[in-house]
Amino acid sequence: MLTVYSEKHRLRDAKTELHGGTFVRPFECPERAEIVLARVRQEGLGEVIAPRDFGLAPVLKVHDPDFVRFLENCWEDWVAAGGEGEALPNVWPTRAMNGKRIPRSIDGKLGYYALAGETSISDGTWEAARAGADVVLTAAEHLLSGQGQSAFALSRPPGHHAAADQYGGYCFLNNAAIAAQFARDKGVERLAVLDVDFHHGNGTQNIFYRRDDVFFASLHGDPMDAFPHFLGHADELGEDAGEGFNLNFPLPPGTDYSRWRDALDEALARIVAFKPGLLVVSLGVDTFEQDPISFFKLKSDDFADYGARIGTAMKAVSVPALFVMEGGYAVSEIGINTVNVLIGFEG
Ligand code: SP5
Ligand code: ZN
Repeated sequence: MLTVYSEKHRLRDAKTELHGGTFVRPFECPERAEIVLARVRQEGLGEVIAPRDFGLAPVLKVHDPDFVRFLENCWEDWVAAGGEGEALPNVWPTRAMNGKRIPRSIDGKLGYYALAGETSISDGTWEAARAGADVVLTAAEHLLSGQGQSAFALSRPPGHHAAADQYGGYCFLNNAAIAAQFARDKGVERLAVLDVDFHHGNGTQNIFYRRDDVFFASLHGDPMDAFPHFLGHADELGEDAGEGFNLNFPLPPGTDYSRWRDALDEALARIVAFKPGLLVVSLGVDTFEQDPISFFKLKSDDFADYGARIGTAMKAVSVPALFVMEGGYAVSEIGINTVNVLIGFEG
């Protein structure tokens, strides 16, 4: 399996995350990608290539231009406004306010465009996020040219929490959605996104919620208990043309592999019935039992088993799979768990 990787992910190296009422070094740190890359090489998964530059056009097919400009200029604007630490929001257009007008000040803009408050914006964040989009686009292009049944986009920072005009949950650009939209524009008529990250892929769901050409399925910690808290319930089925094309499996604290696997099998059956031309897998390995911020109980061997289940289901119907790196914060095991999925898929 081809892996696409860019060293530019290292530019996303924030110093602060708001966690438990204190600032900690972010869980989403550069070592994550380095450890996954080392494991890809150690296991001989296949060739590793750098991305090509796609420019912003495919990003703007998914994200709002004002939001993209905000991300591009945020750090500079924050510093110019006297920010000493990293850029963080501290006020939001919540239910009791009117969120329609975009403020002029950087403090107002941060609140307008942030969907969560843990994620600092720092110098280099935009460059890393942009390179991450090029990583998934390069992997998607490779699959679309008919080379192979699978590819791995080792992108960082992750993407699935980012909506068309919102960042947060460590995510800035929605890499999985950008790849899916790119594939649509290159002639793939129907696509499925399977999100196996511990957290609900609220950004991806929101981007495709009214569409019947992209089927979204997600297995995740019940939002009643887990981030992002405000999306990911079982009764969110899609709207308008998209009704029936969104599928959530919110799962309770302590969920072990047998329960998780039953949900996966159900999701895979629905995906196969949808007859997609391509599967995008939002691959977060924060379902691991030792993940520091999550509450599922998967073991390292379980990742290989579920990779094989995805592989068996997709190969039976000749659907290629694009794996896109999302979360996973048990850093010392992130390489083993991630590459176990990919090796399991290959069979
Ligand atoms: C891509 C991805 O996995 N993003 C995750 C973002 C999670 N952000 C906030 C998590 C808050 C977790 N609080 C857990 C407390 C555990 N004791
Ligand atoms: Zn996650």
